[in-house]
Formats: sequence, C-alpha cells, structure tokens
Amino acid sequence: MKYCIAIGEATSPTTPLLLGGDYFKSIETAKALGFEAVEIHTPNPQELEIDKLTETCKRIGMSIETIGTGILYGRYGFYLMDQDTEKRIQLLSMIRNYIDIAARLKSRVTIGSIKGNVPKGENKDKYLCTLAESLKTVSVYAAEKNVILLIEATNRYENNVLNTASDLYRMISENKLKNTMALMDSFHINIEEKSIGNCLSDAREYLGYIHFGDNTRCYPGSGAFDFDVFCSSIKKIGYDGTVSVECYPQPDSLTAAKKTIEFFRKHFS
Ligand code: LER
Ligand code: MN
Repeated sequence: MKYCIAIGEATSPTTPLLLGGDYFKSIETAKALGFEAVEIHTPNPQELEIDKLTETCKRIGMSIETIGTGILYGRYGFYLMDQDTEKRIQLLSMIRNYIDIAARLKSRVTIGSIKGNVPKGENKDKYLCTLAESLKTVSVYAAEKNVILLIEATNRYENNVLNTASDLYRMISENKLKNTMALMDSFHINIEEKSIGNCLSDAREYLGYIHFGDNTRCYPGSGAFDFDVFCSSIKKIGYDGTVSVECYPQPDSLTAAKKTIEFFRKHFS
C-alpha cells in the first residue's frame, strides 16, 4: 500500500486538499509526515517543473501518483459531456496535455468532476453517449502515451452520472476503454453505495485507486463513515495500490495530515 496526500496551488477550508502552495515544499512536508506520494491538483499542468519534480521525488523517495483535472470544471466549466462541440474539443485537447505531462512524470490522470452534469430536462442517454465518446478519445491517447486514466465515481450533488463502482465498471467494459481504471472515494461512497463492505468489488478488475475522506469530508477516522468495514474490504479483495487522502484541511492541514498517517498505519501496516 502506498500512502498518498492530495496537494494543490492553495488550500481552503472547503477544498479537499491538505497541502497548498509551493509544490516542492509540499512534497518535502508530505515526506516528513510519513507519506510516500502526492497527487497534484492543478488547472495548469504545463506550468509544472517536470525535471525538478522528477529530481526531487527521486532524491527523497516520493512519487506523483496522479494529476487531478477537476479544477477545469469547478473553475472554468469545461466538461466531457458538453454538447458544445468546440468547447468539448478544447477540453479533450487540455486532457491530452495532462496525459503528456503525466507520461513525463510517470504519473496518471484523474477524470472526476469533469464528467460534468446532464442539464435538467435533457436526455441522459444522449449525454452518456457523448461522455463515452470523449472517454474513448482520451483513453486511446492515454494508451499511446502509456498513461493510466483514473475515472472517479463522484456523488450525485457534484455529478449526475457515474456515481457508483458498478457505473464505472459498465462504462469501462462496455466501451472497452483502454488504459482506464476506476477511482473510488469513501466520501462519495458514503452517499451513493448500498454497501460500504461490498462496493469496491463492483469495480472488479478495474479498481485502481482509492481516495479517503470521512462523511464530513474531514480526515478519515474523524467522522461517522465505517472505515473498519471499508478497510477490511480493501484488504480482503487484495488491493495493494495507492491510498490517498483527499479531505478538508480541518482543523488545520498539518493536524489532518498527521491524523491521516496514523489512520493509514493503523489500518494498513
Ligand atoms: C475529486 O477527486 C473529488 O472527489 C471531487 O469531489 C472533487 O471535489
Ligand atoms: Mn475524490
């Protein structure tokens, strides 16, 4: 199991990132706290200093597990089901750029919020077809670049498509998406899944990444989510990949990060 922490340009009490500001400082801080990896959330992957990041990670024994794209939807409104072809093509080109950068960093690309939302009154199947087409396009490119895409199941209040592990399984298998794995997040699972103990196996062979946050989206173990059941299921299915904390920096970044490392060690070492 690899312990990972989400970092970004800046933190805020209601953004699920624990460390913000200078990426190099965040990576050093994460290492000092006991993490082995970071995931970087950025709207501007082209601004990442690839060589310096690679050198820093190599020197201190860290890795960049994935690059998050969500800000493209949250801040700029780009989404993969957009019926405005020009805007969708623009987004696909931005995602190719993330894939290029991920290839150089030996990382992956997360596709979460940018799935978007089917507008009220619109035909859901039509939008899902557009989503499948967009995902096919980027997954073919990801395969060419040897990069894995992580599609995330998010809750209904953020996205009204692909909310569960079964939804991800169907989308990936029915469209034969190349180089595409499922990302499951305990915060979203708490809202969408029928069983905390069984939902991960619904993603079957595609389960590739797990985000941790409690039901309040504060650090794991601080709320009501049943992590004993959840973590037992992770061990039972033999998942041995990245476990990454994506939660609010409350009561403050360092406390939440320290509590998470204690939590990971308690459940997984
Ligand atoms: C992204 O990983 C995620 O979980 C979304 O809820 C972003 O806020
Ligand atoms: Mn997440």
